[in-house]
Amino acid sequence: MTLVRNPILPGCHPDPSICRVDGEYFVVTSSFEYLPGLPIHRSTDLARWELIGHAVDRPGMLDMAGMASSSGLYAPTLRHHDGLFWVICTLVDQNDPARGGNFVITATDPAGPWSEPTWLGADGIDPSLFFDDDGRAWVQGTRLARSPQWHDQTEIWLREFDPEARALTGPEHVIWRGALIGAVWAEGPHLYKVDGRYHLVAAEGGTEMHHAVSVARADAVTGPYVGNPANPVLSHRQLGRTADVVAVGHADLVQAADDSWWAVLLGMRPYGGLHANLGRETFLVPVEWEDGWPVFAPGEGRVPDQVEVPFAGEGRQERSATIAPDDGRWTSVRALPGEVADAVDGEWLLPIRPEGPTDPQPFAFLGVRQQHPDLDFTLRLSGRLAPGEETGLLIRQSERDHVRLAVLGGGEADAARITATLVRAGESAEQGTITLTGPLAEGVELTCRARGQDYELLAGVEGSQPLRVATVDGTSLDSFSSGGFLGLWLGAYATSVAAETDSVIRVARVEYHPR
Ligand code: 6LW
Repeated sequence: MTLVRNPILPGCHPDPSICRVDGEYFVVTSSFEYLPGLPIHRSTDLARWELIGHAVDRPGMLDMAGMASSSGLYAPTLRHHDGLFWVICTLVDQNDPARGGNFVITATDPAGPWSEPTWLGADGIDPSLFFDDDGRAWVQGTRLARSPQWHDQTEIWLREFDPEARALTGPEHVIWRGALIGAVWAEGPHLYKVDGRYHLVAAEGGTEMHHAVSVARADAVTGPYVGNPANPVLSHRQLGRTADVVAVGHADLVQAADDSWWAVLLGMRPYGGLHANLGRETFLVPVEWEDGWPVFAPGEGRVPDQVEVPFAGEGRQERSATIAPDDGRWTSVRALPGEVADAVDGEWLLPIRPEGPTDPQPFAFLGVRQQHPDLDFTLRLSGRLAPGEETGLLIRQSERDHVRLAVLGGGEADAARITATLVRAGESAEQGTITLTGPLAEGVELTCRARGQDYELLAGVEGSQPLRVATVDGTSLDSFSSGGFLGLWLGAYATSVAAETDSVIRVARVEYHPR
């Protein structure tokens, strides 16, 4: 028996979906505008999770150029059927509903390669796939209700799916609008057949403070679905803002090899007030069936800090502090790391681009998720900067909300100007500036020391103590403040601010130390 600590996937890993194949569990999560997209984690015991790949990891699979932050890949579902892994997901452009849509991809190995997307021609978000044991398959999804009677509410639709043709067939059935009176955002549906009955697990209340899990069941897959009188069966909405974990919902069930049941779901851990800089994370909850209904966290009714998993092994997954270019954690924005940079001799070469952190475009950025409230993140940047060019460390929520610790081009050869800027709702505010002297040709080492909501930013050169540039308040960066869907990313960026350039930045010695 081992106690598994929640969250099982810290940092921005929302909308988890899980499936089991023999003794292995696989979880996929949303990734929005970051690529590679749809990270896939594997575990043999629900305790130790390893990132094995991404379902969207090739140039040209999806086009995200021009999509504003918090667009991109939403709420995927992962299933295994007849020797194939299936991911069904939505590409969303928040500003252009005509772009993207629902698609399926498949793989024989969840680490990839995954197929090219097949577009389903269905609108809405949060699609799920259900393979019935009678040989038929069904897609459930979420969209705004069409009838004026349900104005501003969502509904869960169901249509048959032909896996051979990879196409929706037959009529649409609206099967659920949420359990609560006037429920908003019934979404994230998943169907299961247990003891011959169809069970629908869905989120409602919106993905923040009122988020909740509800269940309904039916004798036929098309309904009618009757809600559990105990709905919502799991929520932290009643715990208020001071709870350790808030915004709990969007669950997916899995039955373990020993027949026990579990759910993965998302939640947020605020700190320094109602601010969740790590975003929506993936948690594990035990499930038991009573009177034909799933009971989440039985006897407790809330997401536990630690979960007893009888078959879990000992020891925690250790991750190296050094993040080399071949590390699976690297992402870029609206482009793959390999499309904006080249890995050479254990370092990244990052060509400067005209686009920068404030543009809704791919730009010269390489970053990883912030997964701990307290951490030291360091990188070394070298290369010649022309006047007007800059490179630096970026703490990113979006193009409108981020922090830049920038080395500015165009100064004296033996002195570098370093400046810290907080961008909040699109408005820039300088937080501090220093001038650094010393062996600059060797590169500048930039450090972010996050201690809760204080992000201390430092710059230094080889052989001397780093200097503090500023300590920035991080409370405007999280999704509660900024309105986005994501947690924060930390990384290296470079921009020539609209000018064409041949400059290249070398990014080396990237380290992430949880404290
Ligand atoms: C996800 C949906 C949601 O698709 O957030 O508010 C979306 N609800 O379930 C992005 O994670």
